Amino acid sequence: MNAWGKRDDMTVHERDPFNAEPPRSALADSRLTPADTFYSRNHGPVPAADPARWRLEVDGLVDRPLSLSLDELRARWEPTELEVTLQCAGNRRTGLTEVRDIPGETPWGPGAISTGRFRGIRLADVLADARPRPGAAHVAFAAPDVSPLADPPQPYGGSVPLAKALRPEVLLAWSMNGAPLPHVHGAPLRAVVPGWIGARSVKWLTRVTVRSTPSDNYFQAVAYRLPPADPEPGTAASGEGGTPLGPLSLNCAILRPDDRAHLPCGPTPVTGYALAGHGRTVARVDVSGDSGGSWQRADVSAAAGPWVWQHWHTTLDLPRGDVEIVARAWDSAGTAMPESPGRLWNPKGYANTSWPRTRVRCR
Ligand SMILES: Nc1nc2c(c(=O)[nH]1)N[C@H]1C(S)=C(S)[C@@H](COP(=O)(O)O)O[C@H]1N2
Ligand SMILES: [Mo]
Repeated sequence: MNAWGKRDDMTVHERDPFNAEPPRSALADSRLTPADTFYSRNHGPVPAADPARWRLEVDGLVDRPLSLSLDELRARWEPTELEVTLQCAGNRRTGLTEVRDIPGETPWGPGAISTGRFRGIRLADVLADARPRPGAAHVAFAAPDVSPLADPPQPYGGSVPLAKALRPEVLLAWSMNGAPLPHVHGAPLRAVVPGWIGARSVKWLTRVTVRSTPSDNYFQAVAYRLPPADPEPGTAASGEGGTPLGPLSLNCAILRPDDRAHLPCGPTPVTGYALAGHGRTVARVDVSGDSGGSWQRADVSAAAGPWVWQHWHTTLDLPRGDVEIVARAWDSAGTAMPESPGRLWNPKGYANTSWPRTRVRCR
């Protein structure tokens, strides 16, 4: 076992803050990602746990502010369970760094994504009891982990619009995959915002604040914003002019065979995941064994819900020599993935949703 109960073959990008992703093939075996395989994304030290003293405060533009212990919170509202795929905005960043270097950002492969079955309460139920006032438009989440990466250093936070916060899929969760939420994943309580970048699913949640404006936390106001295509020099780092990232778009990755693998030629199983976003499902995945010259349709697993990835499988007859496997997906609204990472390149390396490519050597 690695740090934080992770499997030994995790790629640990950083020990502190702890940032690690599983080997891509480990994500191919099951829809739910086991806790020891689940990616881990942190911006500061994992805060010390003190569940007995922990409380959740609900405040801001509300008529009835709340302060609850974990037991009070669990007793007060009806618990619910939902399968959710969490994906970091930096997932597949290495596909963008191949186009042009992205210094200072974690070089995530296709493993900054995982799926859990989360149990908790609906944020909408909590907000209904707190009674948002007129003018309420955003819901901010605050946590105690202080990030030295922020300017100035500050605790991690973020927000979602009230309209998303009120949707039935947005949870405050204390359990994952039928077990207590692991400490590194936000125990005692984390926000789970399905269909949105992982950054908004704030861990170690201590405060929910109803506001008229988005959170002014660094990770909402500066980081996790998509800079405009041709930003003014120097503005990318300040977040200025950028669009805050929220909803995820259709994405796809190849999990098997491994990138740079040496394999026997001939019929070869090829497997990956696709995630639709926007509450849609994945309608189709095509796979090519000749860099996109010809395509064949993969079998796509049925959607377990609108917020969950779908695995796909096919068998390609690979020729001898260097081979590039490519995949492309469509969602249920007919949206296709952009082909080129060059068109998507941005200085922070977010949201690489271009066609995934895997190079293998067949003998
Ligand atoms: N308190 C806190 N919450 C956080 C973060 C963090 O650093 N601190 N990282 C965010 C980001 S960017 C992602 S992608 C997800 C990752 O969740 P995981 O570590 O449980 O996989 O948590 C989000 N919530
Ligand atoms: Mo993230």
